[in-house]
Amino acid sequence: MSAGVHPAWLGSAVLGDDVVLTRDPRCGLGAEAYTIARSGGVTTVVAEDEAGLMYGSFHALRLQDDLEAQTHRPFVARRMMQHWDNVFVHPVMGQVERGYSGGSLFWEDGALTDDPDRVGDYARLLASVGINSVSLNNVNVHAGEARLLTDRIGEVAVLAARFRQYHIRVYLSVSFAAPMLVGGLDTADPADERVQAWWATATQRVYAAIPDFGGYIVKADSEGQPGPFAYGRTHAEGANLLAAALAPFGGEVYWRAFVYNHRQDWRDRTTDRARAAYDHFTPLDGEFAPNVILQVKHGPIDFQPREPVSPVLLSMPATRLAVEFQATQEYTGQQRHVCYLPPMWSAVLSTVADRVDAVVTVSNAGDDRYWTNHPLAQANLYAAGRLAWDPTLDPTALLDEWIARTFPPAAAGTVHELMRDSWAVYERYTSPLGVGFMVHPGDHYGPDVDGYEYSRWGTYHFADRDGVGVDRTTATGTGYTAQYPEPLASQYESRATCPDELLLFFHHVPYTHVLHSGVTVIQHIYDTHFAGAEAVSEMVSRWSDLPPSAVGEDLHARVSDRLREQHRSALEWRDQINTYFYRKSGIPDTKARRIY
Ligand code: GCW
Repeated sequence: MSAGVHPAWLGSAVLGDDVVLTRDPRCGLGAEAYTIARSGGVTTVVAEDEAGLMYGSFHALRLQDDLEAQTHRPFVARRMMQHWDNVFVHPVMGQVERGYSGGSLFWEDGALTDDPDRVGDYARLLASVGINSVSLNNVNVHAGEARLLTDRIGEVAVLAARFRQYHIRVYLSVSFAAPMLVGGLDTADPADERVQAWWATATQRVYAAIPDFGGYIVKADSEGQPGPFAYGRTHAEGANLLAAALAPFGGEVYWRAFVYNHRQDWRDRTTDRARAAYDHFTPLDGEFAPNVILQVKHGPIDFQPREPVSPVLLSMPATRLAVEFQATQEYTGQQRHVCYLPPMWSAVLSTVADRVDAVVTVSNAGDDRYWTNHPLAQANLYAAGRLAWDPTLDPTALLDEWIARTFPPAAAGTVHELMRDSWAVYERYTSPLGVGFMVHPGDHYGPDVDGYEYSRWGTYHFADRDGVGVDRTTATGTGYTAQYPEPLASQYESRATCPDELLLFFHHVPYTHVLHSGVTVIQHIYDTHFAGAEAVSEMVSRWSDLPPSAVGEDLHARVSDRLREQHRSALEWRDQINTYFYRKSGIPDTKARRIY
């Protein structure tokens, strides 16, 4: 290939004549890698395979200055975007579970959408940031969606063709009970030969329709989804059943570790949800088939604004692991609040990058004209791909990279200022010091301090008149800290060394406990909540100072509207949290600000 060629995978992004692409199968760079250089106004890209040429071309599109030859290769071969899209509109969860960007890109009211170009654009968007795998449907697989695996596989093949143009393989979430749901069997027991034969045949048919199909995602024995426990089998036996069916075709199973008791009695102080994944899975280390990847949420609970890294990711050396992030902002403002998440993801990756085989992100995209509802939420999608390619990239540099490719220079400074610390700002006005889950039950939006306190979900803060937080120590609490290797186990065990931002995740402390920062817990709560809400009002004025013409009237209005809601919500958070803790503790704010 050479100058002037316009390969299909570039879509409408046309390279100029000043870009020379060379595919050299003997260059030894390896799959997906490329070398790029620019001098004298000419960019050269060399790669061993088509995918490498494609990634190099996308790099060429964002290159501005001369560059000495550089080689880029992905740090993991599996970089996946997962969708929680339903085929049929779910009565509670809607078309997309935890979707805040309109409808699904793939399905509408039970049928495949008729906008394949939009899917092609999405595929190009994902490929341009390095994503090479996508799963198309919700991990909660309902009866209708289970048929994607069987008689509706043709629809998956249509979508696979769109993604294939950009070297992206498709995956399906499947129900562990598929042999019963769509196979007519009376069991899904992994030890039953009829079940094994059913999976083998079903998988064979999938590959007949989609020869480069990637594999299955499975949420089993989790929040009501069926799984191997019903038959007295382990999760390794369950995962290996599907792995055996996929192995002849080179397919893989992403088996989720999100297994916990979701029917807990709040009176039971011995059960700790944070412990669950480790307790279930680490005894199985080494028992999974080679084509099973255990998919682990980055924190032990559930995508809260602040959690420690999941100890499962640090404790299963004989198991292939994927780390799971959530770009869809379920607990981080639902794409109505600005919350740039890569600083959080990058911190996790700095601890686990050398232990994972795959990086998985739950997508925040939908059929919204800006893809992500809040136009600024696109940056999370962008950086999720870029970090999966190279976890050492600096989140702020990635933000600027996205801004430069999205906004005119006149708007760049404003967008940067609005977004750079937006995760920290969000954290300040919501639940304090890592305690999490003070959200409205069900929809998970907005404050409700005791919303989950007496529920079955295992997410408690234990605030009383003296103090707040969950004692997860080994000395006096649930023993969760012992799931960490050293030095983390000791660091989290002791109040003296536990980082402030995670204090209430690991310890129950008096309101008068003095943080490393020098202020008491109660004063920290007041200070951060006033500061967080104040920062949002500054964001509102910063944006309104930007002339609409700098970004276009429509986009400007969309962001203004979302910022107004963020401001309203931040004030509500501030006042509910401050009032709640003032009433519990009776300790006034040293600065005598208004608390109700
Ligand atoms: O965070 C919880 C969500 C569920 C989701 C689940 C999961 C898809 O509230 O909606 O289900 O996590 O990750 O499986």
